[in-house]
Amino acid sequence: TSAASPTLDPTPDLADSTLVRAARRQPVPHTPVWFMRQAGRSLPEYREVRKDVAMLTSCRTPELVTEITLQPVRRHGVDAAIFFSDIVVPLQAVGVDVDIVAGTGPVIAEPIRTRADLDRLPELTPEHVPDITESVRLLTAELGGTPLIGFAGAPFTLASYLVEGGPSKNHERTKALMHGDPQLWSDLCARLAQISGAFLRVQAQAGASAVQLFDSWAGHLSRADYLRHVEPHSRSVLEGVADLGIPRIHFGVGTGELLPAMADAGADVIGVDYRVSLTDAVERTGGRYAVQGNLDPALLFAPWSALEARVREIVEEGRNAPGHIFNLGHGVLPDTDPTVLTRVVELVHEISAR
Ligand code: 1CP
Repeated sequence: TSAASPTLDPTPDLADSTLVRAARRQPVPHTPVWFMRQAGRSLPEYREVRKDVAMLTSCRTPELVTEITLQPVRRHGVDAAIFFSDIVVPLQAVGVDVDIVAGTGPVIAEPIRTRADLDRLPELTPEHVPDITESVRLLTAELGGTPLIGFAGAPFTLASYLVEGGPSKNHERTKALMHGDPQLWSDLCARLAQISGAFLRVQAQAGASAVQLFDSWAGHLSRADYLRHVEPHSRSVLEGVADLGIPRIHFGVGTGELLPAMADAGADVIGVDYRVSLTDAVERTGGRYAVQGNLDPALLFAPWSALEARVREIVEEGRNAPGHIFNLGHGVLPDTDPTVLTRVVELVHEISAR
């Protein structure tokens, strides 16, 4: 990136990518599109590569991370890659005994419920994750002009797995800790904020062009509980990476009531699930943020005419947003026909071209 040999320098300026421009609320030639969980079980080439490899092993093997991350970029022509990893990878890296069980999700051998448990959870340093640095470097070299989105789990969503010991429907132990021992809760979330922030920083410093903070389960909280017990910690993650100068996306599911708080926590882009229209999301966040979303992943199973109509509506709503990144409201479902995803990318590009 020197001015001396511009013709010899193939490094594209990712600040000019549609993803980064839309996130910064700058004009774009077409609406950028990517899909949460675009890498994964909907792709036969993914199932092939993962056949004999455990999920977390694949996440810690740079050649596999690179291949799996690139698969949906090659196949669908999406405008961004999302780093193939999982929100529990940084926890495993600092020594938490965690496994990702097929059909279940992350399972924690020794849940964190006491002060002594928390004392055994170290902070994350770059030395814990040299493989992540290597994966991001390999990837960004391969990706060329396509930006890479790094990500981490937000403190509440990570805490839920750690406290419950695995996936949870009601988050009862998590909420019991939050309300029963607010000081321990706050200290746990502060530690998780450090881990998430450091994990994002490693990815950004190795070449990621944007970061997304996944607070997938925040929608299970009241606004009051979110503001008091969760937002300060998510804010600390997002504000802690502000100096990197790359866009920050903040996403959760069922967060209609929380959108203003989640946006103001330090995001450039607010993720919107399908329960709230983009128009309402823009209004609720004061027209100050770009929006990302919000096709219902189940609609990918509907007849094309119905799906096409809905995609057109979302793109139209996005035109009136300060910036719009087309995505689903949540991750691609495993049984999705991947050819439909490719068609959606083509349609979004075609109808949004300006
Ligand atoms: O064997 C497999 O294929 C396991 C399925 C799988 C995959 C493909 C899991 C287990 N994680 C992942 C990858 C993953 N996880 C990605 C990158 C892939 C991409 O987007 O293309 C990302 C961004 C995540 C992040 C993640 N993991 C979140 C936040 C995003 C979201 O979906 O809300 C969460 C909540 C997890 C936990 C997790 N990991 C895996 C599962 C099945 C779950 C959810 C379990 C539950 O319901 O609580």
